[in-house]
Amino acid sequence: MAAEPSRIRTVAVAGQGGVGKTSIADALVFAAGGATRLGRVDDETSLFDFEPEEMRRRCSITTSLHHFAWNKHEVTILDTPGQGNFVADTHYALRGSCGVVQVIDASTPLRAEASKVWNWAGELGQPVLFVLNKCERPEADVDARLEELREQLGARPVLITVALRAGESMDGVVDVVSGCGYAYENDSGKFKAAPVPASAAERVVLLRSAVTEAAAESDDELLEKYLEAGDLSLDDIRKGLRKSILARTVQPVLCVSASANVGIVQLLDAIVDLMPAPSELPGVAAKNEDGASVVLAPDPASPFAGFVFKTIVDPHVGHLSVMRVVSGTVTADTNVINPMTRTKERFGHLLKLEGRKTKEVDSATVGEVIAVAKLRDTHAGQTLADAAHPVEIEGFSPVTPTISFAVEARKRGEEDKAAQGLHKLCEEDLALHVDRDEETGEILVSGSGQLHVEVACERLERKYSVAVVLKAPKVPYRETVRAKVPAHGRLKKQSGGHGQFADCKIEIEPMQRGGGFQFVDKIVGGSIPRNYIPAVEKGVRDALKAGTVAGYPVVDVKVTVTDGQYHDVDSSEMAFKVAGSMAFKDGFAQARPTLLEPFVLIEVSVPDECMGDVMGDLNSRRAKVEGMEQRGHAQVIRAKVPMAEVLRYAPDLTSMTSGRGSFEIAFSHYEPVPEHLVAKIVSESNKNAAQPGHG
Ligand SMILES: Nc1nc2c(ncn2[C@@H]2O[C@H](COP(=O)(O)OP(=O)(O)O)[C@@H](O)[C@H]2O)c(=O)[nH]1
Ligand SMILES: [Mg+2]
Repeated sequence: MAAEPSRIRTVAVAGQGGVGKTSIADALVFAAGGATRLGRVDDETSLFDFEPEEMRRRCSITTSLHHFAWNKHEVTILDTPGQGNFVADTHYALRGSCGVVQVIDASTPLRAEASKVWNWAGELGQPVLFVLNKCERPEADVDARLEELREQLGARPVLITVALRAGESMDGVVDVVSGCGYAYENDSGKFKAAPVPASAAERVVLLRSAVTEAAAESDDELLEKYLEAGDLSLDDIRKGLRKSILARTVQPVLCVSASANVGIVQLLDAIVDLMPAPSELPGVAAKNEDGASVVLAPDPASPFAGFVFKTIVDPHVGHLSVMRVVSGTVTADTNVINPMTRTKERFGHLLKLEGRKTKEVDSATVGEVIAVAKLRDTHAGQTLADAAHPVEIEGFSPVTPTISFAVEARKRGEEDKAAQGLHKLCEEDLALHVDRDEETGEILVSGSGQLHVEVACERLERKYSVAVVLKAPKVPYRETVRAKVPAHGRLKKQSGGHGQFADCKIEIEPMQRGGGFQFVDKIVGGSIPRNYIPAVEKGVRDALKAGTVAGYPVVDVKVTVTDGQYHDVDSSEMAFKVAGSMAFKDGFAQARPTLLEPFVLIEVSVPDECMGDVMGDLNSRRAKVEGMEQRGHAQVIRAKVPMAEVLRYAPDLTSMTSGRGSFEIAFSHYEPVPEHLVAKIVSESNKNAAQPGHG
């Protein structure tokens, strides 16, 4: 039997990289009895970071899930990546959760990335619970972190557990509302009631009134009670707090230490007591068959609708589509429809994910996450629905890559195998893109950063047994013209029987940036017969694929065909195609050709004291700074900068800021390369083209 929706909790654990999300997720599963041993990231025994690429780097790369029962509730945990190269997955995975457990490292200042998870939760209307982790560290500073949460995120954090012995070791916690202390035994996760020391007692009283106030504000009746009696019952506090949290006006905060395994049981209780049941959340917006907006009620009795937020591809098992049940209840062996691809799909077994393993269940209802195998034509970001009610939930917005590498199969002849494997990886990883480079025929892999692309190549080797080498990152330069010129192409060949003849005159001129290519036919009087004009255009388009400056595609040009000659017997489409191509190549060189380079929009967050260095460095990279803004203790610099200058920005920023800076990049526009740099780019691309393996 599917669980009662009021007893379902599905939460995503999210936050910056390295704050201890995975450690907390493991500790939660262990505390609830869902594992017999406490999995640890550092020992490579985590239930969540089980992929070799994750274990090797001690870094979550993709979202993984586990579920367990706690206090008669069915809890599902989504452990998401925090590292900038992999957070696209986190953004998507949040579509699977009903609330966000945002983890903060209590021992270091909040970084600008924290606002990312916070904003995503806001967009999705999901309540947030903060966990301050690493509280056993001497540098842990709870008050400073709360201040940053208020200032930088505009959050309203309210402490509901604190360390039992503040300022000393983290060997227990106090539940602020009940005032009960709990002392933990070493790192077993076991605890017993303990008196609250005088050093903490006073603070706990103050904190309790803050919680009570936050609870009272949630509704008039409670507020009245509070104003009259000066206090609220435990039940009323819990009720009011839930309401404020659901309305996102308040965020509870718990202090824990995942590595000491302290405070985790209180966190479990808080997830069950304070995070929303799916049935308490507003319905999910969708479109029906006629394109009209509808709201899918989180009601187990409604027609089924599920949103697929993840695909897992296993070379042996095949595809697993992971979805959140948005509406209705589903049982094994059900037929549904994918309205986007208009495919009828059949669910065989319903599976719940347990780390790398799965468990079969009979049915699933609102708010639960299930996986089904071997769907015919369904991808992450799509909806599956009751065939009689084919609704569609808005899909994912695409992630634009910020870096591209050419890759080469290590073994000759394995290029196709590599390309196929990479395409399969793209099904699981929506931030990864694979293309062929038109100029060189090379495989191009693009992603959210160098690390992202490197990890993709490692996975390719492990899952599909084909090794590739990453070559230098590629800047997608383009070529264009700066002058209007006439040009002429003439093919005249006499070979044996009849010959080949075509003659065309064209004009080449620049277009505005982003104009692409335009072809205009101005032939009058049939100097080139109508049926040969498309051949001329085809020839020109072929020539555009590689300009003569450095072999990059030509863009932003207009070509007008003005005149020509033909021969009754010797002219052919083929001949006019060649003539068109010849004309363009001839004219291109005269039309003051040059290179265009891509610019990216970069947003760099740095601590105040590193501002000068980072700014100076950006200037030396030809950046055009557009603005600066203070966000908490960090400065955020926005600039447009040539992509070529920031291909390897990450390690440089790390060293300038001792690891406290972060940045984001998105494609912006193309601009001409400054004259003095053209020669260098040309000679480098000639060098590359001369290397073996380039077409
Ligand atoms: N000192 C300390 N280290 C912790 C704690 N929790 C996790 N870590 C360590 O922090 C590192 C990153 O942990 P992980 O769970 O992978 O972080 P994630 O990137 O947020 O998932 C690992 O080396 C953990 O052992 C904690 O409570 N205290
Ligand atoms: Mg992790």
